[in-house]
Amino acid sequence: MTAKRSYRFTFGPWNISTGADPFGPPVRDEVAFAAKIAQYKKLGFDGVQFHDDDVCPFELSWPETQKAAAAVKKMLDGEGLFCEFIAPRLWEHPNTVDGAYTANDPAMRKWAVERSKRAVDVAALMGTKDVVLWLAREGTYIREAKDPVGAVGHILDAVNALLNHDKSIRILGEMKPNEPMDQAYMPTVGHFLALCYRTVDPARSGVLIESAHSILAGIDPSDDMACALWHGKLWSVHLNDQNGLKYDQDKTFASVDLRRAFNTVWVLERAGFDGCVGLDVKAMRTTKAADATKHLANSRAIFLRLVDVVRSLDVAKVEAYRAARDYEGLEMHVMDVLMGR
Ligand code: GLO
Ligand code: MG
Repeated sequence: MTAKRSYRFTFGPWNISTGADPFGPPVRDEVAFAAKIAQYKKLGFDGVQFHDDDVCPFELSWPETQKAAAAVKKMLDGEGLFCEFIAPRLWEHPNTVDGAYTANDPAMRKWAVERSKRAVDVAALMGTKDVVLWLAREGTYIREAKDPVGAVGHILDAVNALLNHDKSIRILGEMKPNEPMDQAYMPTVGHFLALCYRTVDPARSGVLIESAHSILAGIDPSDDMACALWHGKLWSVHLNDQNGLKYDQDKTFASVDLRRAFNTVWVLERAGFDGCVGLDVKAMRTTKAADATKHLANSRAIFLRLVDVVRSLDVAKVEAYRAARDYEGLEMHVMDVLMGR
């Protein structure tokens, strides 16, 4: 086991939400940006994840962007927080209705790359080298709509354009198999890992893995993370939980499947994962305004409890079960540990 170390926790401002869903309006008032930032330290968090337009509107001129980013940076500094990453929000603008990097219209593809370059510049202003690409609309509702072979090349071209735009940044692909699209072109971590090795700089190309996204792809998150860890390309995680194959639920970490979460923590801890522990979790719509951050504090607390459990495991005992191929015994041992015995 690796030496004991502490984890850095992050989340995005979108994780404190109004509870609106596709079928109903907000049920909690929007919390002002500054008020959200003021919550982080109280909740035990160290850093903030941002979309580009969480920092300032994309439409601002460059001098206005510099000014706005400096103000947000000052706010973070004042709280003792850091910016973990910037993610271009490529899924809300009218220009991305047909996708961003894979839109059929070359002018729209170009716009998406230009907007992403601006996000890279915002990352520099915010003092981070990490740029996350959640490829929300890179896919189709019907297979015949686009050229699926060409789409892979378009995504590679976009990633290369960003890596060339600023030679100090890292690109972290955040893959998800569906939602909002019926089928995504890069549905799994493995798809993006393969792409990483074809970029202009594989050493600056890696992944952020979200538990719910792996589960939606039918993959155990701990195995997905283990694979990326072996490649030295797991640079961040979005931990949460997911109850089966339905819409992306972003439930509190470990709240559905404690053993699956235990395995996630086991893999991260034993491999010496040193990225941030991001919690991409959503409060239930029924949550009252006063409790709108409980899911974040709870997810963090559960993660730390599981770290304790993993650290308390008797490694020699686990190895003895493995050596004896006594997986029934090993399973009962794990269940005992999880049930507090
Ligand atoms: C949605 C994604 C989304 C991203 C965020 C940062 O399913 O998980 O929340 O994590 O936009 O890239
Ligand atoms: Mg996410």
